[in-house]
Parts: sequence; C-alpha cells; structure tokens
Amino acid sequence: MPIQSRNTLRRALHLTSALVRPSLAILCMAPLLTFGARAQTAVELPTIVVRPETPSTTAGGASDGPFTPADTATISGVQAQGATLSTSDSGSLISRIPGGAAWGAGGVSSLPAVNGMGADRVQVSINGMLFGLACPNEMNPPLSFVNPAMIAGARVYMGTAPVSVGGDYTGAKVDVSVAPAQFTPGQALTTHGSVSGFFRSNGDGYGVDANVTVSNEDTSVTYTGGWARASDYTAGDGTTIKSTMYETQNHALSVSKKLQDQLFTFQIGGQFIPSEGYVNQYMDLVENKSIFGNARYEGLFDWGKLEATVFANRVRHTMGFIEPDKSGDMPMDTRSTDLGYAVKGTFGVSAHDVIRLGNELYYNNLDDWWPPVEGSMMMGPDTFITINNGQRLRLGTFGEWERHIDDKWTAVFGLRNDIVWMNTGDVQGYNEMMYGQNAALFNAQDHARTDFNVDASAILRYEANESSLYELGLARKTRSPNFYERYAWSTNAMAMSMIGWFGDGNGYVGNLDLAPEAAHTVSFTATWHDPAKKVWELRVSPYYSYVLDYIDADRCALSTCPNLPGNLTTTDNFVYLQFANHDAWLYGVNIDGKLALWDDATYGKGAFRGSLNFVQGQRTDGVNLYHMMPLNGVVAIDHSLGHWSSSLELQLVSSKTLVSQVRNEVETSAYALLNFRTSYELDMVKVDFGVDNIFDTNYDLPLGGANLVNYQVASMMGSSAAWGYPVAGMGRSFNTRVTVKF
Ligand SMILES: [Cu+2]
Repeated sequence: MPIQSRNTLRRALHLTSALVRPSLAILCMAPLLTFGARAQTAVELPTIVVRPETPSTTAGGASDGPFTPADTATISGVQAQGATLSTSDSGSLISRIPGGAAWGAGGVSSLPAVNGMGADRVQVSINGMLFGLACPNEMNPPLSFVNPAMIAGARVYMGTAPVSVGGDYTGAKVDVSVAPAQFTPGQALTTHGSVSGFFRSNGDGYGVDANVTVSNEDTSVTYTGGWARASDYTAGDGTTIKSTMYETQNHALSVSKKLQDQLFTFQIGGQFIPSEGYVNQYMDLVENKSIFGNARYEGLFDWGKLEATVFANRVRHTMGFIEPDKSGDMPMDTRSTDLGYAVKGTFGVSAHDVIRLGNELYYNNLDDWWPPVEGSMMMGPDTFITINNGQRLRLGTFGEWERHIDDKWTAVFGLRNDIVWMNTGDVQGYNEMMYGQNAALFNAQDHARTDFNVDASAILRYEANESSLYELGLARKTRSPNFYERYAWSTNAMAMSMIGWFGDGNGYVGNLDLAPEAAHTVSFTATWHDPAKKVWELRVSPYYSYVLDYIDADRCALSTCPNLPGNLTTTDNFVYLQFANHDAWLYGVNIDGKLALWDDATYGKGAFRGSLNFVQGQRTDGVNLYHMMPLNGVVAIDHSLGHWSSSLELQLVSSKTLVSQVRNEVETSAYALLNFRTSYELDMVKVDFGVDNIFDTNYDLPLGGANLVNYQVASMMGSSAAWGYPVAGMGRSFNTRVTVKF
C-alpha cells in the first residue's frame, strides 16, 4: 500500500479510536444536541477534535468504524446525562431519536423500538456485550443493565446499516458505550469525576449517580454506577398507576491500558434490582441480579486496525407479586448465561478502499422454571419447566467493502452470514393431569433447529456539495426466533398468560415451525445544512421494509387452546395466541431539523429544534402490526445565556387507531405535553430543574400496553384484569438534580 494512503488510514483510525473524557464529547455532538448547549460548552472546554461518543467495538463489528450512515442517530453522554433529570430508564432514551419509541414495561425496563420494529428486532450491545433473553416477559432487556447516567454515548443504526454493525436483528442496532478509557497527559495520576443526586416529585423518585476516573497518559481506571428508586407514579387525572414502582442499581468498573498503538480494556460490573412493578404484566420482578465481564483489544498496524472483544454475563431473575397491588404466591425463575467473542479487521487496501472482515460467536443459555406452589392443586406438586437448558448459538461472519469513488461518491457493500443453532431439553408441567398432554407432545418432537441466515447491505452516498448529502441504502437483515417464540409449549390458560413481552395481557404459545424473519429494507436520507452546520440543518429519511416471515401471532386454534371457539373471534377481550410467520410491510419517514433563531450578547443564543416521525405497518393479510407509534413530533426552543441553558419543549402525539386486530390492541387518543427544563452551571457545580407535563395532562401511552392492575372485574379467581384500559402516562412532575464535579 502506498505510504501516503497508509498514513491517511492510520490517521483516520487514530481519530476514530481516540479516547476522550465524556464531558468533551459534547463538542462534536451531532444532530440532537441543542445549539445552546454546544455553544456554551465550546466556551468552557478546550477544543479537542476527536470523534466523540466512541461507542465500543460491538460483538457485531465496527461501531467506531469510519462509515456511519446518514440516518444513524446518536445519543451523546451529555444528552444521556440530561435525560436523567426526567427518567432512570435507559430504554426510554430511544424515544428521543428520529423514528424511536419505547414499549412501556417496568419503570427501568422499556423495550426500544425503531421505525416500527421493537423488542428483539432492536439489538442492543453494551460495550460489545449482548444480553440474551432471561425472562418470558423480557423484564430485563439489555438497556436495563445500564443507568442513563452511565451512558458515555450511544449510536443507533437503522435498518440498512452496514453488515459489520451486527447480525440477527431486523429493526435497528443500538451500540452503547459505558466507561470508555479517558487518558490524561503526563505520567502523574489525576483523578476526576462527579457525584449527583436527583429527586422527581411524581412517584417520589430519587437516587444517586457517581463516576470517578483515575488516569494518566497510558492508564485509565473508571468506576461508574448509580442507584435509583421510585414509588408508583400518578397520572394527570390523579389516578395512581399501580405496580409502577422500582428500585435498581447498576455498576461498572473499567481498566484500560495503552501500549503505543494497542489499547487493552477490561471491565466488570453487575446489577441488582430488588423490585420492579409491572402494570402491563400479570407478574412483577422481585429480584434480578447480574454479573458481567468483558475484555477488549484495539490495535493499529501498518495494514489497518484489529479489534477484538470477549465477554460473559450471568443473569438470575425471579418473578412474583409485589404487595399490595398484586398478591398471591407464584415464584417464577430464570437463569441465563451469555458468552461471546468478536474479531474484526479493518484493512486500508488502497487510497480509495477499505475492507472490513469480521467473525463473531454468541452463545445464550437459558433455564426457565416455576417452582410448585405449596397447597395449590393447579400449581403443584412438580416444578413447571418452561425452557430446559435452552441453547442458542450464533456464528456470524461478514465481509464489507467501502469505496471512496471520488470526493462526492462513496459506496459500501457488505455480505454477512449468521448460522443460528437452537435446542432445548424436555419439559414438564406442574402436574400430569393438567399439563401432561402438552408436555408429552412437545417432548416427542425434535427441538433442534438450525437457521442459515444471509444478510446484505449496500449504501451509496452522494455529497453534492458542502451543504447537502444524499444517501440510498438497501439491505436484507434476518432475525432468528427467540426461545419463547419457538419453544414456549403449554396451552394452559394460566401458563400462556405468563408468556409475552408485549404488555397486552394476552397469552402466547410457541411454534416449533417458525422460520427466521427477513426484512428487505430500502431507505433514503437527504440532509441539508449551511456549510458550517451552525445555522440550520434538515434531515429527511423515508424508508420501506418488506419483511418475509415477520414473526407475529395468530389466534390460537389448537384443540387444547383455552376458550375455543370464542378465542378465535372475540374483539373485546384478552386472547390466546400462537406465534406465526406472516409477510408484512412497514413504511415511514423521519424528519428532524434545527434552526438558529438569535445570537447576541444580551439575549444569548436561541434555537428551534423539531422532529416528525411517521410509521405504518401491516401484514399482507390485512392485520395491522402491533405497537406502531402513531404520528408524533417535537417542537422546542433551546436557549443559552452565560451559565444558563434552558429548553421549552412541546411533544405532540396523534391518536392510535390502527391497532392489531389479532391481539385486540387498545386504541389511544391524541395528546400534547409541554416540558420545561433549565440548568445553571458554575465551576464544579451544576443544578438542573425541570417540569415535565406542565399542564398535568391526562393521556394514555400509545405503546404502554394494557393496564392489568388498576382495573379489575369479578371472576372465578376473585378478580381479574379488565380488558380495554391502556396505561396512562405520568402526570406533572417537578424534577431536580444537583451535580458536583471534582
Ligand atoms: Cu420476568
């Protein structure tokens, strides 16, 4: 390779792997950051030009690779910090990006959705680690293993992202960085960090976050972690939304060492959630414990860059009922292990060409069992085994070619293969009489499944001039079914109601015949801005996906399914469903932009920020897809003056009327919320204050699922959930946070 191009590549790679204090990350923070915050920071901090939010190397490949598609969304560490004023739920941060939304779950366990694809369709990696399924209700999704204040940066890659980003997802890939290395000049060790505490009036939420780094020019040791708790929140009409309390703590300790062009990082951490209520599930989380470790390597060589990651997680999860909103006795346990590695090489083969090659292995093991309930005829005398030594092994391999054709045109082509092997052992129910037939039928079948998945992505970028860019993306992305989609086996009404991460109150049974779903997506992104990107910016991203064998559900028609034949036709009750493949399409458009309004010494800087998101999705048989976020947008004014920065934000959501007929999804009404926040930062102290939902508007969460706790009807069991009630969102909340840096 010519010396010049090698040096160019080397410099480029150096830049992308440059490591910075998260607080400096703001300088280059992309589209979502307000003008105000950026301007203010620029005054106070030295100008260090590096790529900021350096998310980690992912198990799927390059997150800090040089090619970032134009529709990629970023969440900076500063934005994540800012969000902690309002929420302790990292999953909910996804609702702040273009096309992003969050399925309501427990208070710190929302499931992310992007461009209409949610839950398992969005793959989340945290410092390159993947967290497999460890609960039939997905109560412990990957983003629940990190508090928002721990996030140093995140990137969200959309459905046509390069194949090096990852495999086994169809919607989006979220790549989160926690406690990245932060080197400081010289051999002397320096210490810096921050401690903050917060209080939110609605639900009496409070907690602390801390991070501290000891570093010099080649060594960095960082701890980051936090603890938060809250009681049930109150809706705008004064109703206490039951089973929404939570308590959580997450911790991570990271050690990095730099040896010339090599960077080694070791990280350990863990989580403890002693209780988390679920208003849209029949169960609550009564204990979740995890421990993880990962090691990462990045090295620069004459030929390019080598990155490697290896990781392990262990999760232990227990469900039960949290008094007084839910009562009774029904323990449910899971134990999950994740192991994986990823290796990626980036080769600068010419002045115009970069080749990426990668290989990754990801293994998830799951046991899910429900101990017998003493004295219960129905739930005893044996242990109910849902998943017995479930195994899911995925081997992914990709090749990618990025060509800089000339100074206007860039093309990226990639091909990827993921082989997924799944298997599980034999099962049993609480007793032979009620569950024996189902169990025997399941045990008589072969459970081993192998999927040979082929993904591809092609991106063509045209930078017409310094103020406009156009990009076309084409991709095929495949996702194999998860454990419960394939292996949940019981058609007993109670057992079915325990399965499902949809929050819809319905019951689910698996399907051994499920095929992987394959999304074929075309997207186009146009961005326009003033040459310096200081005055205005507009980005428009339409997309269309045709998903072969989209994994949805049908009304359960098996002869053993409950409530037949009414289950097949009812339109106003909870139903029993079986996972099934259906072809489906989704399309939509995301628009976001900003505009500087004024800038002078007396009135500071003011800027307008806005976004609009639209998505629709339907199966080819006419059934609407579940949890499609209705048309929504944000208009906001951001202001900064001296040490102050403030914003006033109006969030607008239209009514949800296109609902899944097969799940009897409940419609929700349109609403508007007005939020205000301001912060004052002086030397080492920062004080944040905000009011969410200023007018105490009463509204229902479009993706909040069914409220199964507040509304009850008399039944054989005494009382049971009434159908037809969505989950109301939070009413007004006064929020404060005080941060001390050192
Ligand atoms: Cu659970």
